[in-house]
Amino acid sequence: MALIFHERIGLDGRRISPFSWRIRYALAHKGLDPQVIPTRFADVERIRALSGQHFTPIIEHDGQVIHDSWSIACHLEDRFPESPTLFGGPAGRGAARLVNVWSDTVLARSLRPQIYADFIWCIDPADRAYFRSSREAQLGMTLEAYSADRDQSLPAFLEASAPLERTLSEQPFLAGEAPAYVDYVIFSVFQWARIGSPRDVLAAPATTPSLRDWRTRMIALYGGLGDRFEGYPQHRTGPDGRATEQETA
Ligand SMILES: N[C@@H](CCC(=O)N[C@@H](CS)C(=O)NCC(=O)O)C(=O)O
Repeated sequence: MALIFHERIGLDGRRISPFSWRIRYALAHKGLDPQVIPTRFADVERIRALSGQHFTPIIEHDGQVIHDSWSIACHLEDRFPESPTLFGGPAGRGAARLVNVWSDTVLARSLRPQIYADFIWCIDPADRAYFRSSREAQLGMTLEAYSADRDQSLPAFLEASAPLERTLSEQPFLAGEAPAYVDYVIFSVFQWARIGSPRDVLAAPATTPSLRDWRTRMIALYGGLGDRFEGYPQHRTGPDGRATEQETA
């Protein structure tokens, strides 16, 4: 069984993509250990040639190429039915799809301004110009301007997270007693925040205690998978790898 995972990487191999993180957790849940091909934004022609589109993650499995994290999760569930289930059956798959769409729209969008001005420093220096210009064209402003009033918009992110806090105050995982794909999808957004900024969006313990505890449990899964790679860089480095004058907290 040939299984290959093309995974987005950033500065010094950091895992910077929420979409790749949810697949990392899904693979671990299924007990699968694929060959990993670290993929920079500059590697887009390999991704395009393989999959006909430019987003990661993609997987290759026995000659088939699958792109889009949701399609990959469904493929893993269908092709490895003997391994622990990601969805817990068709109804669970349907509910997980709702969570996936909500996460990629409401949750991730309200997180973006919280991290974008910091996130650029996690990206490989040679990919930064592409990342900045593509995102700034979408946003119609600089990354720094987009994040400028993030302290004022943090409550909106926490409000979007309120259903998670409430659910996790009643059960240990979003899927119930044990983690499943809904947990991996939502965790991938908080992992993006952890790796993408030195400022903790869940810094106030009294506001989201259950969500914070769940995040800790999620990081610890699969032998501490959430901490397996480097976190936010201690020093902000330029294209020559030298520290700039700016240093993170
Ligand atoms: N719907 C896709 C979205 C994947 C996605 O947006 N990936 C981004 C971030 S790693 C990407 O590859 N962007 C390529 C680019 O901006 O050129 C999924 O769930 O896999």
